Amino acid sequence: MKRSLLILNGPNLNLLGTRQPEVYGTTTLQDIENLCVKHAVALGVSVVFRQSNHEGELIDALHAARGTHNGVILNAGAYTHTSVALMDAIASIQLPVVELHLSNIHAREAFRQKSYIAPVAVGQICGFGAAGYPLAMDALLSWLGGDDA
Ligand code: CA2
Repeated sequence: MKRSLLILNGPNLNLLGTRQPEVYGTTTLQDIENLCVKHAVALGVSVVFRQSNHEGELIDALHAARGTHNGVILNAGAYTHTSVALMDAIASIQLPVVELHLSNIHAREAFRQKSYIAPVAVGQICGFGAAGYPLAMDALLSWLGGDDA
């Protein structure tokens, strides 16, 4: 059976490519979704790509991922640095979650260097812009291992 990955994007990422191009580049979230779908076809996996500006919706999506997807790639945006609720949700779903960021959060403001996601994620990819998304898909499939990897 084909593996299925959920790619979940948090607050303000819907604005990508439209504001602050000096920080986040000119690639839109739709461009990133297209990149992920193309990569999923090449890898022979299914992918569901979502974005929400609401913490509770992100938590609901994580809960619903259990039994539906084999793993999650999460760019939680600014909730990365604030949300114990997202951390608890990840810890509760028993699914591998790869933490993803477009920017290198460790090279930015001190408040961005704290991640509540990192301790409950299987790993983190940051600083590679949109290219981080296919990299995270490869990493998650490698982590899952087995014949379907
Ligand atoms: O680097 C990342 O991917 C971040 O998750 C992006 C978040 C930021 O709060 C994290 O610290 C790192 C911000 C996403 C906001 O994206 C915008 C895009 C265009 C215009 C304004 C915000």
